[in-house]
Amino acid sequence: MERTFIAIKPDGVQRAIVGEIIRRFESKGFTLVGLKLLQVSRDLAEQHYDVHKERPFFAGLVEFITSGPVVAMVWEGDGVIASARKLIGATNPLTAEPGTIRGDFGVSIGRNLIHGSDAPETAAREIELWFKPEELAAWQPTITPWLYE
Ligand code: IDP
Ligand code: MG
Repeated sequence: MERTFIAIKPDGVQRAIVGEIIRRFESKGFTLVGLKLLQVSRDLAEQHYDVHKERPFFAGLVEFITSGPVVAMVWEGDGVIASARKLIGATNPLTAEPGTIRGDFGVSIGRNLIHGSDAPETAAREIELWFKPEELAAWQPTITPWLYE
């Protein structure tokens, strides 16, 4: 089964929508296999956003992601990487579709609430970066036959 890395950024935690975000992933039919709230170190933030290190917003992004607690998660399911990106919505919350997390709860690109891996390679890299193997639980929900034929 495919896995993806999802992080609720400090604004999502402060806005008190952690439960709402988890509810959306659960309701969709994805399986939570890793979950923790942590204060992100500068080193972890810089590694996570390494691909953006030459961008003008990089310093502010690292500053923001380390400014308060983040909820880090791993979700599992068929096609979860692309589907999670759809649940999250476009990078800029102002243009993100209503019904998406960013579209429903945000108004600016620097406060877009949530991160989701964008491809299988980045998902694998980010899960390994944020979680130790023993922090992930493989389990089979009893509702699986009602989600997959
Ligand atoms: P994504 O989170 O939708 O995958 P990316 O392009 O990977 O978007 O950018 C990573 C993060 O960097 C965004 O979620 C957002 O927080 C921040 N970011 C991207 N572009 C800008 C910008 O133009 N100004 C400020 N922050 C930005
Ligand atoms: Mg990205």
